[in-house]
Amino acid sequence: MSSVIESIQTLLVDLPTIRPHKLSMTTMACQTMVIVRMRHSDGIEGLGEGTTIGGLAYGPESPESIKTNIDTYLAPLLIGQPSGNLNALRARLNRSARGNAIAKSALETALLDAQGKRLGLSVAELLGGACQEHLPVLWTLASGDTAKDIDEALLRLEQRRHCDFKLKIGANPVKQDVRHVAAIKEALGDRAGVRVDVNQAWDESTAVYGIQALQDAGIELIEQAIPAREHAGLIRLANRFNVPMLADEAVQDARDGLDLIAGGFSGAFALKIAKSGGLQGVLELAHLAQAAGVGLYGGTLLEGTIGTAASLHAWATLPEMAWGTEMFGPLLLKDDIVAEPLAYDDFGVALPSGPGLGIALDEDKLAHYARS
Ligand code: MUC
Ligand code: MG
Repeated sequence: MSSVIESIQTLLVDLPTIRPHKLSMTTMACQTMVIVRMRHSDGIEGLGEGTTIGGLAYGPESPESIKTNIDTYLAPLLIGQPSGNLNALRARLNRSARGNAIAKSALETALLDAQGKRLGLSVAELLGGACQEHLPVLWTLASGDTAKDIDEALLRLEQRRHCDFKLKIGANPVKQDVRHVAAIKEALGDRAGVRVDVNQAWDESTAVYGIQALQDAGIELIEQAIPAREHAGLIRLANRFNVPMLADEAVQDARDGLDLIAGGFSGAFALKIAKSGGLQGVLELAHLAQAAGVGLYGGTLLEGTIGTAASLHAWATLPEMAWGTEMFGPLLLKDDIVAEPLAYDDFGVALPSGPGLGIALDEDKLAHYARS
């Protein structure tokens, strides 16, 4: 008899960050992950992760709501169902539960991990196969201090860890932010690419001022300068400046992608499994963008190793990612809950080899960091 889903356990896991991580909407000293352990009747366990940033600061799902909504509403829809038909299970979840993209992403990851283990295939192979086995990874400078950020960037360059840097801005007045970014770009020169993420903090007229100054300073990409809902404004900014716009919060899934493309957006989309409800949803968005000539960027919600590995399996199936990835989440954390960390080297990270995600838990560490 074919396998069915037997049980779904969710754990809130708190891991401290290596330094405060300052974004326009919150400063993080710790990351909370919702870890999913999905057990099947054939004895296989699938792992998943649902993670956001700063409680409710980043989006409408918090770690606690992800856990509660999985336990109360989503897990009962899956338990007892056949394990292997991912399309049917995804449709079942979407029919009965609106939104909750991060919770759905965690569950889909666990389903894919289990199916890969069952068939002896990696998740990338389940999705059609990997075009890349080593993916570029940038680093986010967000200590809140210009001199510290420069030192951190120089160290990462010297270690051959990262050669592109994203600066989190928007918490300070725009002129102060521009001075901060320009000083970092000046210190790094042509050795590194420098981008900014405003995380929706500016209105459109502030954005026009800020983007012009950042373009003049040699910044190569401007991420989500204005609020997510302002698609028309983002399209105006993309058409006004030479420096490309990266849509992040504005593009959650293929529906948003279609709106932006139909409105004449050019630039790039930040892909995140968490925004799109999982790997299949994010690849729908990626394929749409590819057809429209919009560039791709492999984004993170600062997931730990399980969520980062899941994202890497999705990005690996794409023949081209014009802007690389920011899959550095595990490097921002002081410790990990997996047996083998991801292998970061040569300005990037290796796709873990399968079956499934290619990731195993460290049970002692998990027990240590899990909330009781
Ligand atoms: C975001 O908005 O891009 C990615 C890197 C980082 O530091 O924060 C995230 C979220
Ligand atoms: Mg962003």
